[in-house]
Amino acid sequence: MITLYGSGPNFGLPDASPFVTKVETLLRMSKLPFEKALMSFSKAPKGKIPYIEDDGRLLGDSTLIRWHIEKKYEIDFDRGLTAEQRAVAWAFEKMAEDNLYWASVYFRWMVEANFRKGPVNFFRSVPAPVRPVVVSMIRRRLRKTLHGQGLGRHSRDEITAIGIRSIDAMAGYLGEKPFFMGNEPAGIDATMFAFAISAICPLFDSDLQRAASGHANLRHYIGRMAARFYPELSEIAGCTAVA
Ligand SMILES: N[C@@H](CCC(=O)N[C@@H](CS)C(=O)NCC(=O)O)C(=O)O
Repeated sequence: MITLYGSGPNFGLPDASPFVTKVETLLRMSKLPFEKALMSFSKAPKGKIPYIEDDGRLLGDSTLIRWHIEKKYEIDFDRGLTAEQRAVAWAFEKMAEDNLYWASVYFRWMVEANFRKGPVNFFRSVPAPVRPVVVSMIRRRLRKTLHGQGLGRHSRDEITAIGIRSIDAMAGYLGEKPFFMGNEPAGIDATMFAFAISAICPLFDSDLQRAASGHANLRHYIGRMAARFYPELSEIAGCTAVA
């Protein structure tokens, strides 16, 4: 049995982390039995979430986990796709994970009103007297990471413009197709779904959120993915599940 470690459902999303949701969606697509558990960063092989335990082996990183599942359980999440489609899928996934993700991090963690509505709650278990120190230390570290990644060097308007370009690209490529690559879901849908719900999450106020939710096809896609892979939820990120 595979155990998926994440931070748990939060913000109206299956998990606060889109990378965890990506893996959870892949596992749901695979139909393999799995359970979810709360993570501990000290046990995470890469110091990040998600990580999984499979037959006593811990494995981190959503892409490496995907490859592990594909190899060990002989599943090709991209079956039926051409080499060109696989290339496009990889490029879109990395756009979401390595660029759009950081815009979402900025809006969640660096915009004070959003931070107070969301991430601040991660620190509830920290004893009250030291909490402000821990919170500002973690936020300072994240600001440095954003600076190192590059997006953090930009103004809010510039980050918004770059993030919106990614959202528009996702919506533009999806078009009127039911799933990202056509009539059936592929591996890329786990990633697009996870990062689309992260951007569209109505809890966090930003022009990026408004741009994402302005794409009706993206909202309907989220609803379709939710209906197919999260049938126990009637809605995700404010998008109603519809088959
Ligand atoms: N490349 C990793 C990225 C995972 C990642 O960035 N996870 C974030 C949560 S969304 C995390 O654990 N951050 C903690 C940290 O960087 O210390 C993957 O695909 O799994």
